Amino acid sequence: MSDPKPARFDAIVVGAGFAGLYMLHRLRGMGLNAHVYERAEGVGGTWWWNRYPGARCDVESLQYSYSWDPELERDWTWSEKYAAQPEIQAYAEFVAERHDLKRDISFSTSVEAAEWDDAAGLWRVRTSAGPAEAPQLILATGCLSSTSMPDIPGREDFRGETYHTGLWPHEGVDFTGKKVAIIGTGSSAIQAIPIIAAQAKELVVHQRTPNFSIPARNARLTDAQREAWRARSQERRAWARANTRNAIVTTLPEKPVLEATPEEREAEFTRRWETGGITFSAAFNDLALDEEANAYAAEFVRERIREIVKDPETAEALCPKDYPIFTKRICVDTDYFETFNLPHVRLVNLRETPLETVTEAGVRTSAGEEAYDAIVYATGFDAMTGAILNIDPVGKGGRRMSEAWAEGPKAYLGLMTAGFPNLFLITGPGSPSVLTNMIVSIEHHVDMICEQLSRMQARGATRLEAQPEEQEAWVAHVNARASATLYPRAASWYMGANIPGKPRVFMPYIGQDEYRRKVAELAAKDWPGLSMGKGRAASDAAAG
Ligand code: FAD
Ligand code: N01
Repeated sequence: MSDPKPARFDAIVVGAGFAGLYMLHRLRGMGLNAHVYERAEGVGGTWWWNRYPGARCDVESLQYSYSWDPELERDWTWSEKYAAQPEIQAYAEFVAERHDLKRDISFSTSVEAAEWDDAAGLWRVRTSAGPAEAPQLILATGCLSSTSMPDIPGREDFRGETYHTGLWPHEGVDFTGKKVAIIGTGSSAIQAIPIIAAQAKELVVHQRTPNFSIPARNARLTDAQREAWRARSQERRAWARANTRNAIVTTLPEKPVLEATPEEREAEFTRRWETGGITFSAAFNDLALDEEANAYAAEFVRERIREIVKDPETAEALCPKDYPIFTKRICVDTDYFETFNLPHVRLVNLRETPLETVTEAGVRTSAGEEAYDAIVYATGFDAMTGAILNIDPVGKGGRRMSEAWAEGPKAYLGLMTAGFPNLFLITGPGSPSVLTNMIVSIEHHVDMICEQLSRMQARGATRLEAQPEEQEAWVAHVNARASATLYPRAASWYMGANIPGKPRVFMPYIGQDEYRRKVAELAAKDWPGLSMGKGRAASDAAAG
């Protein structure tokens, strides 16, 4: 039997999260025959998969939503300041229906491999449903979509129920009457723990590294709040894009904490703590830059933890002390620290009693074995590169992305990698992505990709490729920006530190406002780092 004939498109998009959905809409608008492959059964990406109890956004919903269609904003009603997963997933569904996107999406279909055919000027893609090909391949595969299961001996032996927060069963889980172990204390765990605790007979939290967390102060939104946002949303979003590092509307810090009096310091930290949410980090403008400044913010949060948690030993174990605050994505919680005051919730400090094995019955630490009905792994993701390297695209000369990125990911503007023509990344490493309100960064990258495709169309070009020298300079610039801050001091997933063997490189670009300025300058110079071509290699046949 001969191989089935490949499905042929102008552009293939992988992933139907917020990035893939907007990309498809824009490609259609350009008159291109685009198709999306998505391994899930529906749209939403992150919000399709992360259905663990308590999952919700940490950027206010009014802002954590698309800006490209004012009618979406007019017709969608967010119920809470921070919407929960079902509502965000329903929003993705609403957008897909409104713009009739699903007819060009193949669900339950994984992209398994992709290879550039230089002679044909095509990406040849292998999907779980058969082959496909297109001159343009766009990876909207997500920065936090490749779940990471820790390599704990005996994990497969456990006879009880096993869950990962990022692969939560759609039918939900009933923990009533059960003794539950949770492993990990990152953002996912911090959201899930209070809700699981409300149900379970007993909950034991296994913590290796404590995390800083700020109360969300979540609340129902009123009509007046929604209307006030709608009236000025375009203007306020534009302001945040132009003036903030993370594209989140907030009041900007007025001064460095090192110039504040003790009273001013306390008042501003308290005001931000009472307001709640991640803009606590914007209290002063030197918090991520200076160790002494950072220590004030860190101590303020530790003091709050000590106030909330009644058992002093547990409180001290929950206080992060060995990395600066804000150098990992700050967590946002509802009653996380309060949960440790409940009689049936206990903390196991894995720094003191390391986790040794998972057994048939439960978990063994150096203090002994404990039996559980269920183990929840809240152990995170192979972030930023995982989903791309799962496909491991093969570029020019048969070179794999995993080879090109052996020392850490290299992508010009976080958008394209040299040696991989016509392959675009949305919020790839080297772009602001995970340090921002991601929907804003997604929209920026989708728009940038469309600009490149329009330039190619206008000049009759068939290839676009990042230039190696410009790419090296960009990667050096990304690293230099990180090195000027405290960020590299934490063993974070931003650094690849959560995955054994992953190169330790700070992956995102710090400052989406500065990134936008750089991109605008490059656009004004007609994109010197991206070369266009018509024939074989882009560099052989530059078309302007
Ligand atoms: P995703 O939503 O991850 O979508 C990628 C899609 O690609 C997935 O559906 C996946 O199944 C699919 N895919 C991947 N590989 C393949 C393949 N080989 N074949 C087929 N399909 C594939 N960001 C914020 O800014 N604010 C927040 O409040 C926020 N909250 C978050 C909460 C959680 C629990 C998590 C995990 C992340 C959160 N994020 C948040 C980050 C979030 O990932 C982004 O905001 C955004 O949803 C990413 O959209 P995306 O389309 O780029 O990627
Ligand atoms: O994952 P994480 P996450 N033994 O990597 C621990 C976004 N998000 O899913 O720090 C024991 O942060 C690990 O310990 P350590 C957000 O961007 C947002 O929680 O490596 N423990 C850590 O405690 C976030 O940053 C929201 O010592 C092990 C935990 O598992 C990102 O997604 C909600 C271990 C993993 O934490 C990822 O968050 C959820 C082992 N072998 C997610 N291996 C919002 O609030 C790992 N751990 C919007």
